[in-house]
Amino acid sequence: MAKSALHLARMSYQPKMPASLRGAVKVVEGAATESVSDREEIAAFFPHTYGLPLVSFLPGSEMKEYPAANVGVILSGGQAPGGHNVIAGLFDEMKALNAESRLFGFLMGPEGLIEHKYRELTAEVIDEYRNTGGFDMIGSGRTKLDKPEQFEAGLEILRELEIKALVIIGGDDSNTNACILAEYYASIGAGIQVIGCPKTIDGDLKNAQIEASFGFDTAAKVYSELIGNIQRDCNSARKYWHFIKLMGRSASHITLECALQTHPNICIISEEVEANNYFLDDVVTYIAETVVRRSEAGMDFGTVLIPEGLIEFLPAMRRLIKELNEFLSQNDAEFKLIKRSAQRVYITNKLSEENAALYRSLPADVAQQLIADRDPHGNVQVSLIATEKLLADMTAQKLAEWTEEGRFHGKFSTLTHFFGYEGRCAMPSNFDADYCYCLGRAAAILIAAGKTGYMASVKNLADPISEWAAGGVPMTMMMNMERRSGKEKPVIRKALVEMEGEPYRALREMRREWALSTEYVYPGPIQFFGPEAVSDSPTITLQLERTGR
Ligand code: FBP
Repeated sequence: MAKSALHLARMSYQPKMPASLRGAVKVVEGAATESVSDREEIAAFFPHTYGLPLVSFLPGSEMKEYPAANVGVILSGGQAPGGHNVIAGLFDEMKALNAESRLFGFLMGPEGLIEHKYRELTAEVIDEYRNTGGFDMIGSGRTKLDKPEQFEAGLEILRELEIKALVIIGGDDSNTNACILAEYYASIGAGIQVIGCPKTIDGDLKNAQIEASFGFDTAAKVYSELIGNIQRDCNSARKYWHFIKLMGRSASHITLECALQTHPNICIISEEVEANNYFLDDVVTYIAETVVRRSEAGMDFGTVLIPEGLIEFLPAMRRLIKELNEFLSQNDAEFKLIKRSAQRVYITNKLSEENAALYRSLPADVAQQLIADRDPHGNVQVSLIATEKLLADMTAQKLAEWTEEGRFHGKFSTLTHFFGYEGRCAMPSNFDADYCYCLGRAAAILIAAGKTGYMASVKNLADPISEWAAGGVPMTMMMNMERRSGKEKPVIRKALVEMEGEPYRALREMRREWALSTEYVYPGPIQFFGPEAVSDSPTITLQLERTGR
């Protein structure tokens, strides 16, 4: 692979680690744990993996001998910067514990395990990918790994390759399934351990034990750089309103973090919209009122940040999507026979009166997206819905009415953007490079300690790396029961933006001032070298959540 000068320089970057992950490690077990709620139900689902103790690693006094062990690794779901470093950390620790150990990567996500597609990850392969973005070392995929026949198909190849442990690097759904797999293999005495790793740029796999999912730091910094550049353009040209949608399938953590980094004029937070039971028109009115106030102050330009998942957090939209999901899952065969041009009318006739009226009122492209193919988990693919365009168009419509009524006298020209895929495979920031490498090393130590059903963890992430504390968290500890596809199921609880949390509180305090300001912040590109305050700082979200500062 041809390499840029920066790529070459990054290949020799040595991720930093706390003392507890360097050299001999002592594995310390805490007290038994409980799930976050629904304890009886979760315990019944996971008789072999429920209630395990928290595990922490301390610096040890002597290097122990470990038998050689073959390990498999899977990257699951959307790309997130740092995934290759999890694998590099896993590989390095496995080799440090026993140089004869071997690592196999299953290709294109969980499907590689089921279909027996893999490659051995030797030192030569690993070295090519150290500190790089993307998941292209082994690829990723969204196949759901949740059926006993898939577990059995996987077992065949695991046995053939004499693999004793599998590391699944994924988000909340993939880790929930990793835990189900751990339980299944434990229940049949397969002798295969399963360890999870917290990945997702969305930042919604976090809780009292897992402080952040990897990839969030880099992705939010890449988007913030782009937003800052747009804001500087805004201040220079003074003629456009930029509507910027940001990835984050459900939670608005990325949008919130980017707002804290760049100080936009308007920032919509889905969780706030839901908490206040807002309609689409309320959101549009809020934007239009800010446009008017800025215009009156001589500023016919500005920025609006919009979270990707917004549409599903508008209570009326949520009711519509729920009905659409149910209808489409029950009538899939019949629906597939309807010509695309006739689908909108067909669906409108099948909906309840309230939902039909809302569906009829939507612009054609949004209406079409809402009935397009679902992802493997049955969700609407929100990244394909042009919410930024919807809001820009609806605001323009409202302002046109207000112009006629004499309430608005300015100009309103819009440009729309969607930042998502631009950041998911970026070269990981120092934070993500270090964090991921430590997670990989922690996963290898958990395997050597014979653990299964655990997620690798690194805590104290807002402190200097010397203070980071690595260990493992039983995955059942993060679970609750939720309704999925019409059934109550145990799942790892997703973390949404908390209305009482420090990051949201900081936004709420500042946004009135930002609305009428031109004092944007321009964060600039991620820095890999130079003063630590520039190159190694964690996100504002992490700092506010962990230290309140
Ligand atoms: P994960 O939760 O699997 O990490 O993926 C998150 C995400 O990046 C979302 O932000 C986005 O909505 C989605 O993936 C897009 O999915 P796809 O890659 O299938 O287009």
